[in-house]
Amino acid sequence: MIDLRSDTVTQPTQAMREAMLTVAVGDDVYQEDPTINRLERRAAELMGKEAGLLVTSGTQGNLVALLTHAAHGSEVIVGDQSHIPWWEVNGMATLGGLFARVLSDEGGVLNPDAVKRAIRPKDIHAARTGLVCVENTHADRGGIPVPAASVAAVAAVAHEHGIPVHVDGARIFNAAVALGVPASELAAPVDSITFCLSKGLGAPVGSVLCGSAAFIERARQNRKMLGGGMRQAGWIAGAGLIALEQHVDRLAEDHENARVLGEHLREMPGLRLSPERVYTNMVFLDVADTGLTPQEVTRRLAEHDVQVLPFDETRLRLVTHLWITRADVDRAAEAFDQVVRT
Ligand code: TLP
Repeated sequence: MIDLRSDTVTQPTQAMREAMLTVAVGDDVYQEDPTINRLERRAAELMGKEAGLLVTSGTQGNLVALLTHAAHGSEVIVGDQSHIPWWEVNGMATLGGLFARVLSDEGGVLNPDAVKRAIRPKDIHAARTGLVCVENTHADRGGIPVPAASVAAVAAVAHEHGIPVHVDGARIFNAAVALGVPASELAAPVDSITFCLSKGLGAPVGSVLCGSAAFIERARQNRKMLGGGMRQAGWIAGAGLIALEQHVDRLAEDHENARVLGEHLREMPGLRLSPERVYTNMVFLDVADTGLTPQEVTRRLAEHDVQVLPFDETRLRLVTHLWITRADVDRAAEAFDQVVRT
């Protein structure tokens, strides 16, 4: 199977499997796991923040950040196509009493003037605005890498009003590689960032939340509350450290493979890239003009051993990753060719 549904589907490499068997571990609730401590320090260094916190997933990292920054009952400004309001089971409302104040994130980023207008005034009738969230890369807008200047413009407005900013940087290294800047530059304007060791970096599990030492201390307690105190979990960090050492620069290959895949597909009858460009490792493909539904195209592709994700009423999503080679891309394109011609 050529699995293009997501970059979450990667298998751990041999080096990761060996690290998972051999790294030193300890009770992380007592902060005594040497490998987790090393990973958290390394992650913080890469993000240019004081401290890091290993969490089970991107979803948990975002939720811990939301609960740590924003008071119960406050509003959180988020993008209308971003992961936090769409794909995280509304944990922010269920567990944090937080209200998603949704603004357009067309182009991958919030408009700073719109953010300014959405911040609640000090008024007896008004909720508090507790946090602003940015996503980088912005997945559902096409995997758009958001430049540091755009993040800084939003952060400046929020900070002017004393409101913190969190980045859902599940794929921050894809953004950094695509923009040719260190990830720390993209994280510099904000107060906290979550990034994933799984997905493009290829680790089997884990994400890291980074921020100031005081923020991470409070976040650690919220992680515990959510059941994320993981005890001897250094083997997760062992694989994560390898992901950070070996799999950041190679994300450029995934971007190139996605670009080539997009080029193949846009030539085929009835297929249209939507958005029209491939930015990083994601290809969004509108199949409406084939007369087939995304589900039907997905079913037919599976007969050719290619898996893709039906994304909405007209589109499919295809994501390249560590386990997708250039030859796989060519084979996937051939499968599409057969499906759209029959
Ligand atoms: N995204 C998954 C699905 O949940 C849609 C995927 O296949 O792309 N932020 C962003 C921008 C994400 O894309 C994801 C995962 C997360 C957070 C959550 O990460 P996990 O899956 O580790 O909870």
